[in-house]
Amino acid sequence: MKKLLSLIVALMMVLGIAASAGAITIGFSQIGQESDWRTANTDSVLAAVEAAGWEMVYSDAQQKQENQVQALRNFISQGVDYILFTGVVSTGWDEVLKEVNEAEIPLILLDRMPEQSTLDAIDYAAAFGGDFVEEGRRMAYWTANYVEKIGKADEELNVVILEGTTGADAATGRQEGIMEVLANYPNLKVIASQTGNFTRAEGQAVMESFLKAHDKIDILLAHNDDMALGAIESIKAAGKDPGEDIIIVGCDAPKTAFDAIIAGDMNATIECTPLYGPFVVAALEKLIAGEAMDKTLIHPEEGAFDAEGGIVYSADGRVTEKAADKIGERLY
Ligand code: GZL
Repeated sequence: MKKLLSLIVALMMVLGIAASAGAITIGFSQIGQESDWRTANTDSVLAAVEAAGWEMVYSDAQQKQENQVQALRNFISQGVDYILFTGVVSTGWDEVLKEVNEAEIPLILLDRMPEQSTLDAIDYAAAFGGDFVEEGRRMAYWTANYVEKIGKADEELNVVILEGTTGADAATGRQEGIMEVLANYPNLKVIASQTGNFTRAEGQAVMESFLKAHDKIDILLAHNDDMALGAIESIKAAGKDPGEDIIIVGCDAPKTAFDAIIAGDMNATIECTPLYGPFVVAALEKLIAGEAMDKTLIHPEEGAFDAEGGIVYSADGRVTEKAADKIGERLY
């Protein structure tokens, strides 16, 4: 009996090792948990990889580049089969991504992209992320349209901007798009622009400093909704009415932003979908099947949302479908 038992245990161990040896492992170097967007992005990718039956080796870098470099090197030494990567900033990745290439581990770039010189110097199988410049344009165009709609197109209005993480293309891109469009509206004057690092707490603190430094603030453009939601707290604490005294436009479109819009505390949010899971699985399935892929940066379909749009939430609070025909149309 004892012999049979030890035989069964040995057999299970061999099968276990074989199974893990056969299982495809995906290393995912994620930036952190700085925003609702990031959390939803992580949830989407991890759920999709698990549903596909693959093994996930997940690393949360807590918004530190050095942690991401270490995570990528760990993935190489662990011998993962594929790597998913979004860098907290755009620079400083050449050396470690070349090490990934030398280890011949296929690389999929998500969300924030390394700078172009790095993209030109490395191999990667696929790239998927928001069109940040266009998102910035939409923030500014929505604002200009709204200012005209409320009859203030001829007034000089003071604009403050809460920027995302310094050096991240999500921030530099949105800022570029915003400034490109605001150049067409000389009555919309940017009087302050500062990073809030994509977090609610820092958005609240920077907005508080803006309010102390400037008597007249008419418009807040926030590179993400978390900073806008933090700023709303400071605006209320200063005795002003967010969404009325100060027009507030954010970006990302998480449920929390829709709640603020419905409450009248915020005026609009530009969509930047975090739901990358389906793209990641489709790309990995192609790689596993040995299908050729190209390096074209693929942008997801994105819309813009304001109080006039009809909105349907999924069970987990994410926007899953755009209910009204107004939703998703270009607002300019
Ligand atoms: C955009 C993403 C940004 C979000 C923020 O794709 O990189 O990072 O806009 C998040 O909410 O922190």
